[in-house]
Amino acid sequence: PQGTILGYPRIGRRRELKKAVEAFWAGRIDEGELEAGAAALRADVRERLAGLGLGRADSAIPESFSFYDQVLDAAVTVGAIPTRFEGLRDADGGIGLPAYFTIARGEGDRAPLEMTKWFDSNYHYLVPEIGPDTVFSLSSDRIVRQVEEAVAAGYVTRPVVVGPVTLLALSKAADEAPEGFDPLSRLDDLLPVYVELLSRLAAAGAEWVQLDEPALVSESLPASTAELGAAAARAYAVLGGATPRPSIFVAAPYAALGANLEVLAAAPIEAIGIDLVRGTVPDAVAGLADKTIVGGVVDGHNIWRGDLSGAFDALQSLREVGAGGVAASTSTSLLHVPHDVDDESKLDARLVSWLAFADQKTAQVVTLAKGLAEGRDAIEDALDAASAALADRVDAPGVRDGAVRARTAALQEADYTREDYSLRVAAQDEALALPALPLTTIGSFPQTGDIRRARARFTRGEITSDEYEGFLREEISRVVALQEQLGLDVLVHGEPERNDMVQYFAENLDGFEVTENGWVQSYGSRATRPSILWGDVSRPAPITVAWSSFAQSLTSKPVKGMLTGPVTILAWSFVRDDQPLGETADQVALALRDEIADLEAAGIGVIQVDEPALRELLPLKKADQPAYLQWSVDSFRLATAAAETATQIHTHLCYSEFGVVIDAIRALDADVTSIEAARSRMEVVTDVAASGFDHGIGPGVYDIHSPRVPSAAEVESLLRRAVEEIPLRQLWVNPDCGLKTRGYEETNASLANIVEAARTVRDEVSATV
Ligand code: THG
Ligand code: ZN
Repeated sequence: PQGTILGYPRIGRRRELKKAVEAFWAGRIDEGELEAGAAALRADVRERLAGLGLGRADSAIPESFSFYDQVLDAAVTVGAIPTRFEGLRDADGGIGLPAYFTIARGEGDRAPLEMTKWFDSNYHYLVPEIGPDTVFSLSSDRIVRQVEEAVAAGYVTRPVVVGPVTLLALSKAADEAPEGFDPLSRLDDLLPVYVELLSRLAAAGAEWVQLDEPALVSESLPASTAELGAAAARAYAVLGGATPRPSIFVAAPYAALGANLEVLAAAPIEAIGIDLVRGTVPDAVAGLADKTIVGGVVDGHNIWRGDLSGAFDALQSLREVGAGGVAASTSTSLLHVPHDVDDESKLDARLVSWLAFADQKTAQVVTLAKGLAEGRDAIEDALDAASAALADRVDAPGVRDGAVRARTAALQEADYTREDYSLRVAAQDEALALPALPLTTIGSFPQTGDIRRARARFTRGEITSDEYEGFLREEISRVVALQEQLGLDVLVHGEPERNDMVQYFAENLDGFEVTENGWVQSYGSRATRPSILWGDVSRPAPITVAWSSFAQSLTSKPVKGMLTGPVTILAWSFVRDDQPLGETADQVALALRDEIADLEAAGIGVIQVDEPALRELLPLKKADQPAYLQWSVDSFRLATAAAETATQIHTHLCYSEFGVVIDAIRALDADVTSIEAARSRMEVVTDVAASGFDHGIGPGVYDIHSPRVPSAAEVESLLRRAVEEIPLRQLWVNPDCGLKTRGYEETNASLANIVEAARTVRDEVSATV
């Protein structure tokens, strides 16, 4: 085919898969019903993609379904599961659906696979664990059965499987592996299973297979790009030499392939996919004459209709790299975008004309393929229409706001810097008078069924805004009273008014639009609806002030104002692509700066600006990282630097790779930073101590990702370790993250234990000084 997509959203247009999978977990449907629902979803997807113009019988339609995660799929397919799950295999060694979900979600003492971010997307995959003794064997033929299912329905689809190099490069060493063990060292043992899989796929009727190898583009993995290239050379020599097998298409999305293009060009495979949104058309490369080069020219990361004419030009120049054939594709799987713009009834028509979700992007690829086959003239109208939409964006009202631009243009160096930290500490100590090891939470309290129901009823117009706000005030009063009773020192209002920490701000800022059905899978059955940041950002009115000052009116303890930082607002939205991210980030930062001033004026003396996504947007290529860190840190500083000396600015980061971002965290210059640490048993404390970080720090002592209640003794030992390594004056006591996904039962019990532990350790340290 001359046009394809690297993958399609799996959750369903109305999150059918999420609903079915969660119903299965809850025991409301059985395995057969779940399988039937998934098969129906796959049938719908094939039909829709064919309807959009991808060929039914030429392997243009990807077979990219997954019940939970494509990395877990690959690990289970090759039998690479941790020993703690070995007992879940069927009598014949296969790994069935219930076992698959158990590996994803854990059960009792068996911890699930760890989850982490998939390249620079907002998708999270499960991290396989591989040791020297992991036995690789074909343990699930699910993908083979999907090809058969498609054939039976009259389709020849292209199975998509994570490739062997990426599978190992993303794996971590199993618990029992010796120090320094590298999963990539098992490549030669793994390849025979892929060879067997290829033969099974061919027998099932697959003419092509897509092996995803994004690891080959990354500079953020333990293995270097050269090591990954060497592994790919070995892997594809073996897989390319296997018979029988389908034609092999190796896709390398998410960034420029660089020197590893030569590696793939030299391998005995039939097609190579490169990302031409993040990368540029490469110079001519030897070895491509007998291959198809698949140009990823339609952006799989973002929802803009984009420059279709430029995309076609890129494909035309791709003809000069010496490949036997050129095909059009998306830059990445369409997993990262919602299904269909036509499912949005409330978006402004003009905005809609600038957008392309998965279905529209598929149609774009079909158009480009037609152009490749028949020449530019054949698609001139479509190219012109896309160019007109792009031009229409330039002057549309709201895209450029003179007042916003005048304000960013006038920014000076001094606007990014607060008073010296030592002066701030003195002023804040006096204003807040907190005890040693002050106790706080990250911000959100459990989002109960009651809260979600009240919000849904308000959205549907079943209750008035007075009734809804009354409900929220009651909820806040309850949460404040609870925290006073538990004995926390810096309280929060609990955020019952927020559906999501980004969407809530997007709904209250100009320049954003939110969607009705624009769900994007985040991990497993979970999804978010990223907002669309399409225009210049400004704040028409205060957003959080009424809720925070209401909470403050209920207590004499300080209540922490809660904001989401500019980087996280950008990271979790679809952001305009017509100006540098740093410029957009500064606009968001100025809106937050005004919000902080209003919170201060309303008597709020502690304000948290969350940046859980600071690490997430870090570019894959090392050369791009310093510029990113510059604008991201600057935007946070711009948001917070006008705070008064006595106002204590907090921030929160979610992931524990503290070492990676320590310099950035230091540069944020927040007075207090809370970070995840409970899962990694306070190892982060050692990183903090070694770095000489001297501002306030709250290493989380309660893993909120698990329903488990930590005992007071356990928290005490975490705190003693922190106290040993970090000066007492710096230390805060808090959970790892917000409590919104937890229930009240475990929240109350855990917080009570944390308070008890903090009091014990406070007594110990005051006895020793
Ligand atoms: N908000 C947004 N993006 C995010 C997160 C967030 N990206 C990264 C991280 N957090 C992802 N984590 C989650 C955690 C839970 C859910 C989604 C992403 C979740 N979603 C609900 C679901 O799928 O059932 C739907 C939530 C809703 O109704 O809005 O539970 O916190 N923007
Ligand atoms: Zn967090």
